[in-house]
Amino acid sequence: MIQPDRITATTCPYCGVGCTLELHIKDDFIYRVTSPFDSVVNHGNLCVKGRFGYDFLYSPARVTTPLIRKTPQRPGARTQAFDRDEWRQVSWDEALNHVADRLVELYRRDGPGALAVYACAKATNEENYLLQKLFRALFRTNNVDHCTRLCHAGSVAALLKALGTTAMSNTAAEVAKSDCFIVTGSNTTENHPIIALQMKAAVHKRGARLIVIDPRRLELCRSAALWLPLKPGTNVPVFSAMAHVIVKEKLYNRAFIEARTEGFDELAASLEAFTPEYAEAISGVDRELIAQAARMYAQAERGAIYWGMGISQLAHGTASALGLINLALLTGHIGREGTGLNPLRGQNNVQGASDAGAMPYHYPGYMLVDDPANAEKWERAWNIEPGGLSRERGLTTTEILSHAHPGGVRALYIMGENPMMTEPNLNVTREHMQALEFLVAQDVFINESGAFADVILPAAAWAEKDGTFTNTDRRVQRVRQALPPPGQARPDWQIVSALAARIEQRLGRPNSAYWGYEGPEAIWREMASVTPANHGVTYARLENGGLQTPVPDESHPGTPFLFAETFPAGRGKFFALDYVPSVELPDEAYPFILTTGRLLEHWHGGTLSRHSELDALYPEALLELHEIDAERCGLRSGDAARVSSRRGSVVLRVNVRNMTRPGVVFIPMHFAEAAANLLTIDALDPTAKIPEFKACAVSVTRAAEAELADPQAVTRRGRY
Ligand SMILES: Nc1nc2c(c(=O)[nH]1)N[C@H]1C(S)=C(S)[C@@H](COP(=O)(O)OP(=O)(O)OC[C@H]3O[C@@H](n4cnc5c(=O)[nH]c(N)nc54)[C@H](O)[C@@H]3O)O[C@H]1N2
Ligand SMILES: Nc1nc2c(c(=O)[nH]1)N[C@H]1C(S)=C(S)[C@@H](COP(=O)(O)OP(=O)(O)OC[C@H]3O[C@@H](n4cnc5c(=O)[nH]c(N)nc54)[C@H](O)[C@@H]3O)O[C@H]1N2
Ligand code: SF4
Ligand SMILES: [Mo]
Repeated sequence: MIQPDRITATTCPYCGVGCTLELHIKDDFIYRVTSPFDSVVNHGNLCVKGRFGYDFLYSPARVTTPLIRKTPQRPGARTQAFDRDEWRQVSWDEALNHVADRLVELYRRDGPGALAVYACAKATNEENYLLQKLFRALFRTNNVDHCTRLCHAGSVAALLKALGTTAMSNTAAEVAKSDCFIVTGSNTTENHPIIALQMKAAVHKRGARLIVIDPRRLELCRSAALWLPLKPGTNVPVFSAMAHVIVKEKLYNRAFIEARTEGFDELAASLEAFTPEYAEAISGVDRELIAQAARMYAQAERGAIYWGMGISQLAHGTASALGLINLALLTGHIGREGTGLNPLRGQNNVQGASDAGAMPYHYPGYMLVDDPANAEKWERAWNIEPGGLSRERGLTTTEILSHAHPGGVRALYIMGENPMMTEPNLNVTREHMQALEFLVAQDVFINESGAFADVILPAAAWAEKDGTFTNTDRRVQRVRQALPPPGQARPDWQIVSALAARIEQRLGRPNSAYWGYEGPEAIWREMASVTPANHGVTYARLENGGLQTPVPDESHPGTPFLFAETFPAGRGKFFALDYVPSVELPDEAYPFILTTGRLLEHWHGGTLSRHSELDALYPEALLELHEIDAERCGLRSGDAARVSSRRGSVVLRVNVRNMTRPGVVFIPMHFAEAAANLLTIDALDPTAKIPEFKACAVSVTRAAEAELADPQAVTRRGRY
């Protein structure tokens, strides 16, 4: 047995479950990862990513010095460069001075609207807080957003409208207390594996009943009492037909509706049209199944709803989530343990980056930027002259790139995101990236987006820095430095503060905001002092398992579930909904519906998982096809197929697997050589501005072997 030099306890860098990791280290090398049995969130369980996915830290493709492009890039003619000889290694001084000079130059020439920033749901709360502070306090712009826009934006918009909230109402582990729960648009087994374990334990050990509403035959369906296999894009009719049954059969909770909600009569009237027969005709789900699901959920003592991207990533994402909120308000399944409205948050720190203000409409703590009282509060906190902060809402992630043109956004600063893999309709996204005048990427690797940049700033990864992440349960947990960063890489908070000091000096701002933090704890203290939900959170109090926000003061124990008495908006609001079909429906030329999503072993654009041994577990992109469709196309497992939409096309191998319903094909989003987002449509939900990643029309035809791209060409890129 190896004896470790030390064991560092920290939080998993992958998903929003937020499992505790113990990194066993010998000679500054992690040789093993475990988790303590008494860990609050995961009780010692870890999925394959948490246990084995840390080795990207040692990848020879890590960027370890600041880099500036050798060939100056012109707007409109930007190219991708992964190879090291296309970049010049420079000192931190040169890199930061160059970035500060260029940003200040463009700000002086074109004003605050010319600058925009993508924050990072993989980085810490402290780092996201600091980055939005830099752009707000120094450049006076609210053009700050991050991948939450591509993720639960629809859910957040709906929760804000109906209840005035933005997060999961309950703790995921409370599923053990539910007697019935709905999982919809969430492939929990692959994407929140430890929560899926808790869900299965609730079913098999405690007899809870699970209702899965999803177009794919998920692993969870094996534990389900009911599976409603709806067509992609038909959530609203299915959820509304369930509500129709609940109202018609008087299964609703009258006392709750009277005491805590408004708009019931309008909702009930709007539900008349949503009969189970009508929903069946649109969604393909048997009317009896819809009625059974409605009764099972409504008659439960404690019913809960868990949902994911199949709800929010649609051009009617907000309406889909409102459909679920209607169900919870009708039945009163909220405000108690084991109930609730629970959008499972995705990235390790997407809840935290949102709480820390990495969003265009909100300061930290969800204070709207266009409310002058909020702006004044932050002007005082940041020592800025009255009226200095912008009162205008900024652009969202999806809008930032589509505004990349003269007169619009000219410079983009990306801290740890990869739009050239993760935004929809990549052929158009590429044109937007190319149109920028100046692009900075601060990342642990040169990803597909960083390859377009003028400057790369090498960031330390999670195991190389201190700070906090906030998981899907609103639990703030410590991230602890276990290793020194490689080469000259630095933690994001250090890079951002060093850059801010240079920008401030160049701008000659009279009343200086503070940038001289001695460490992440000092940054946390500043943020917590102004955001009421964090007032009671201190690093000392986080030592044993973290705290669930809101934590209004230092004696408060944290909040496992919300809304026992009231909603932040006062009464919960019902919303009457319309069914709006997906923007692009299948037709003769493009007869299949494409849905995109995730695999257990991989992470988003693949930057982390494909630089890890995880890649060997699932080394190439596969197209999931139903056998009926495979026969129709004359394809078998292992054949090469070309999948095309009106926007682009990819070639990948076929996997005949009856996971999707006939007529629906699935491509994972992780593989650059067959990037799903070359096909997806950039239609947006009008309220939340989230793209319709979950439904577009495609054709599937046979391709030649020679048309397949070599996956290893991608994983070898950028190595020394
Ligand atoms: N291994 C792994 N885990 C991850 C991630 C990862 O990249 N890899 N990413 C993390 C992130 S950021 C997120 S947001 C989460 C996402 O986790 P999920 O929400 O589970 O993500 P997806 O795989 O996109 O799948 C969503 C589900 O929606 C279903 N679906 C598609 N269309 C519809 C529809 O119209 N209606 C309904 N009801 N369902 C539909 C799909 O069949 C699929 O089962 O995962 C997190 N965890
Ligand atoms: N077709 C399709 N597209 C989708 C989705 C879908 O379901 N289908 N899902 C969407 C969703 S839900 C999401 S959340 C987005 C995700 O979109 P992105 O956030 O763009 O995706 P990631 O690949 O997770 O990019 C994270 C980057 O951060 C870097 N990184 C990791 N740790 C650090 C750090 O500590 N500091 C810094 N500076 N960088 C770091 C990684 O190297 C990587 O390059 O994708 C969206 N796109
Ligand atoms: S479930 Fe999520 S947080 Fe837990 S080990 Fe897996 S990836 Fe990490
Ligand atoms: Mo996400």
